[in-house]
Amino acid sequence: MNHASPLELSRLRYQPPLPRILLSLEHLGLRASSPSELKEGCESIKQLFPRTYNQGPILFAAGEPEAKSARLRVGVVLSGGQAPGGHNVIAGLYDALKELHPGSTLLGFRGGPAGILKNETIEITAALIDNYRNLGGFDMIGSGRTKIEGQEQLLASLATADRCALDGLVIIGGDDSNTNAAHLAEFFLSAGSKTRIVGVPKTIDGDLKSREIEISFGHDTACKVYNELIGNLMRDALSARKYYHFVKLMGRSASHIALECALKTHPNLVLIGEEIAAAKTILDGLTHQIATLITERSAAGKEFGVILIPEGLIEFLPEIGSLIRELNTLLAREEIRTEVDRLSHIDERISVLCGHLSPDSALCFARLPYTTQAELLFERDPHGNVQVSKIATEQLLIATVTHELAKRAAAGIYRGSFHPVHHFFGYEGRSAMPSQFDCQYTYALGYTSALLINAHLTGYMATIHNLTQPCDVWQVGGTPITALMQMEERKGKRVPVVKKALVDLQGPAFKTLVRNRARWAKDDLFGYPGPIQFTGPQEVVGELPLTLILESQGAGTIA
Ligand code: FBP
Repeated sequence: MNHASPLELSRLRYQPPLPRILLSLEHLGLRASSPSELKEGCESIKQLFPRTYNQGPILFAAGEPEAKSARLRVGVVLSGGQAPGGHNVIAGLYDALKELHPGSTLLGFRGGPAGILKNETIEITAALIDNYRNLGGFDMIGSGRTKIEGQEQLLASLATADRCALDGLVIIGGDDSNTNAAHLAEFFLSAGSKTRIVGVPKTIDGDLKSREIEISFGHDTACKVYNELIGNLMRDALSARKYYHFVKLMGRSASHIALECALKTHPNLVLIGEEIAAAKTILDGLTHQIATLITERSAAGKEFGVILIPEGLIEFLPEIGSLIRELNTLLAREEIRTEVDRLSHIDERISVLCGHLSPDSALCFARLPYTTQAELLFERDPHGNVQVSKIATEQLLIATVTHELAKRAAAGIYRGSFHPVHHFFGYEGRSAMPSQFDCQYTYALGYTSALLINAHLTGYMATIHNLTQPCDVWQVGGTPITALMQMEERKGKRVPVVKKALVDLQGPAFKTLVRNRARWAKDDLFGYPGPIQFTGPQEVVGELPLTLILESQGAGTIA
């Protein structure tokens, strides 16, 4: 790393502390809980996962000295979108494996799950991992969105695990990747394979959480990066007093990122997709709401403001959500896909698809601006979903609000000047240098996954509890992935999936927003979190996600 910046060099040297319980692996015991409490009412999951279903959560605890660990061969794969801290999971896994037995081997699968199917590996050595400790990105081994779910892929994965003689495989991914991990664990057991499967909760979106998973890694850092940028925009808005910043924030479905950023920066308005869906607010209603905020602020002499928009909003608007679902189903049909692909002009494609849509959806589609119509036809992701990061919802709202304000101006209700500026903060945060919290959390998660494999556990997700306390007292263990699953309809079929956590409208974080947002709309109580800090006072360096704190303590009022 001869071109590394002084900060990178300093981060490479940082040694994340470990929870006290992990300081002496020789004396580590297991405390297992009964599975029954988590499993009620999950008959279908039980039938689909007969070998991995009947397991309970486990915690590592101080115990009698264990027999010396055997030499382990473990594979690791990064799956899906980048999230800060991925390299530290691998570093923690590597260090723990070497501590358990210096002759242990760690293989990285290149380019995500496709690397498992093609058996493309690289041995993770001390020299390699030392170039990536505490740094962002997934570039050490790469990532990808290939799914491992059909019989053919399960068999190919088994062949790779056998050929590599793997004792364990660690899958670092989000809800879909961990669903695949559960399938692999069950399939490997049924085939008599010795390879244990362990998942690690990754996603900046923050939607892989539950009672057992306090937070997914990467969410904290990504929000901190966005918060710095939002705070800077707020300061600029307050200084120039002439621009409205419409900021779209990443987060494929749930609005956790928008909520966390709002709690830290206090925008004039933040849209929460889950609330909009619950209230069945349509695009016209939302446009009115935003135009009214702008009209009222204008009457108070304020022609500026900051509005946060979650990336997933578009699918939560009821009429556009229905339209998207219909389009997804249509575009999944071979004959329609072929017909549409044959046409080179977007207008022709739109008109063909309109012919197949229900009257309501056809009308909704026709009323959208041309660019949004075109964006809704972009290629689907491997799960058949529209790629919301590619839909400029912030620009769509600017267009509809501009139109509404013009109508209000003509009617004499609005006399202001509206100068909108659009932004999309997404990729900027996904590969950032992990915050202190993410560095420590991911390093401990990596360690924990090695211990789960060493304890011969399979179908578990590495979990860490007590995260609002100092890392020293974190509790480490594992949760059976099947305990996080439910049956859902995907592409017209009921299938088992790890449940995606949406923003809880009864939860303390959302209630805190509700308690404060009227003041934020009028009074410009902007927050300026500034850049992530790695040295300095612990209250700055170790600042935790507010959502995590509120969820562990209950709702509060913030300045
Ligand atoms: P994961 O769910 O794989 O963690 O990815 C999340 C995410 O960053 C979303 O926020 C975003 O919509 C999507 O990935 C973008 O995907 P891509 O990397 O394919 O552009």
